[in-house]
Amino acid sequence: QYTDPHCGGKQVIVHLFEWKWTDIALECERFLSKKGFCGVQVSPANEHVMVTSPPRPWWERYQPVSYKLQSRSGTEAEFADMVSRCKAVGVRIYVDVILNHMAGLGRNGTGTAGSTFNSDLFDFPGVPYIKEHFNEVCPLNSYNDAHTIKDCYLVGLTDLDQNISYVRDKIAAFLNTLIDYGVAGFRVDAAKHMWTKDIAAIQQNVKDLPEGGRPFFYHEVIDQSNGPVTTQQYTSLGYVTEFRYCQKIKEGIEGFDRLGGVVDYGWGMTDSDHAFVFVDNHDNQRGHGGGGAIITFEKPINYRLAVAFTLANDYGFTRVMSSYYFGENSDLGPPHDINFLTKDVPFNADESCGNEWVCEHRWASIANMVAFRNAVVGTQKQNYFNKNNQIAFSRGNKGFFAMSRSGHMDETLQTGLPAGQYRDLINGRMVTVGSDGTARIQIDNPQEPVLAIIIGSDS
Ligand code: ARE
Ligand code: CA
Repeated sequence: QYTDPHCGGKQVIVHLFEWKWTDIALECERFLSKKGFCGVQVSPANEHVMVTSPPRPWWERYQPVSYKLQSRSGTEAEFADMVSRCKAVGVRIYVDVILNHMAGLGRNGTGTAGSTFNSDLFDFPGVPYIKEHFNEVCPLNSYNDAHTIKDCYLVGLTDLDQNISYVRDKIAAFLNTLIDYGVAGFRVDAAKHMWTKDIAAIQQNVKDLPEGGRPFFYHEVIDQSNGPVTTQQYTSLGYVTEFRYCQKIKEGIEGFDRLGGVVDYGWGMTDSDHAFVFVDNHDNQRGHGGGGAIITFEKPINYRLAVAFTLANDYGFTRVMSSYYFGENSDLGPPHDINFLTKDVPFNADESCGNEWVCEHRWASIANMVAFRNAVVGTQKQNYFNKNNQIAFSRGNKGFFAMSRSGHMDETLQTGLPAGQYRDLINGRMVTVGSDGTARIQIDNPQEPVLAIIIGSDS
């Protein structure tokens, strides 16, 4: 239930954080479809507050004003165009939806679609919501008690009561509108702060996709095995974010000996069929929600190793992050002009982006591993090799992966593959697999220190 992303068996989503709808449509056509991406997580599509102090931070989009589809990323018409153009090239859209709350206490004015609102009066006429649709005001000042976590006000955000059928209906109608446009699923923001019975009731009110099947759901639940709300409480509702993996992969990349234990069920990590897995996300890369010990684009070699390993491995459903540079300013919104209009994302000849967009998802060790993960789905990890800060393993008889911290490697290893010639997906070198399944595995590129071959990659 709710675990099929509806993208023809493909395995990797990219979060194009704060991109405009017009750019996402282009990226689907010019890049994502060619690399085999399943889909895109887009920033919240509905009307939100416009914060002036600090000036237009990225996080203003997590304060909804209504469910009208006009946001910092574009208009409703541009949204519709993006969804259908991406779908036409086999790339699905997953919308980040904020169902837990509306704007923060103390805020009022006009949202991005022109609706007025006043949080202190609990007045959101663009929906409409009024006071009776919200929980009583209380501060979320303890993470030890489920009632406080779910019914109090996360950082002062006006907390909706999803036990009320009117609220459930408004939320379901919002999701159904998105489904009518052709989206394939949802990232549910702050799911940790809603009761699973309420989310279940909302999901039951959501329609099937036009092509059939239940929409894909993945729920944002930060569970570091230190509180009463666990990821396992949400697995009946779809996939659940696995933040413990972010810490585990950092430790593993800093000491390759630990990569074998990066999935730690003893620590409570979510089962593979429900774990939504990523190296970093838009919060923890800048020290928000669950920040701290995280690998990000700021250490590009370690980051490539971390994402490549994650995509080669057999755990969970994976999301790749795509960021913009923000320096020391964790509030900074997306690259923008003097009027705070979001800048275009270029497509340079070398596939880099520019305009202060990082575009990790276009880096060779990340982008070209998408095809690997798609090719090896359903196979076992075998022939695990770990020596001198080099890791390698096969995935059934479908693929073989290797990476080296130093950027150099020269080992003869068992690949598990049929004899033949294979082309490395990352650096293009030919690999010859002998009749006994072994091959000389060479890496010689400190910038992209990864090698991956799959069945069918011969030429
Ligand atoms: C902003 C201002 C606040 C202000 C508020 C209301 O920063 O000072 O009080 O507005 O006016 C994002 C930003 C917030 C921002 C918010 C609204 O990160 O800074 O607040 O947007 O604009 C918890 C939740 C988890 C949540 C993280 C951030 O459990 O759901 O906090 N993550 C999602 C999104 C965020 C977003 C929101 C939710 C809100 O991904 O981008 O916030 O929609 C432990 C706990 C975790 C806890 C974590 C951090 O690890 O186990 O549960 O995460 O600490 O507190
Ligand atoms: Ca709540």
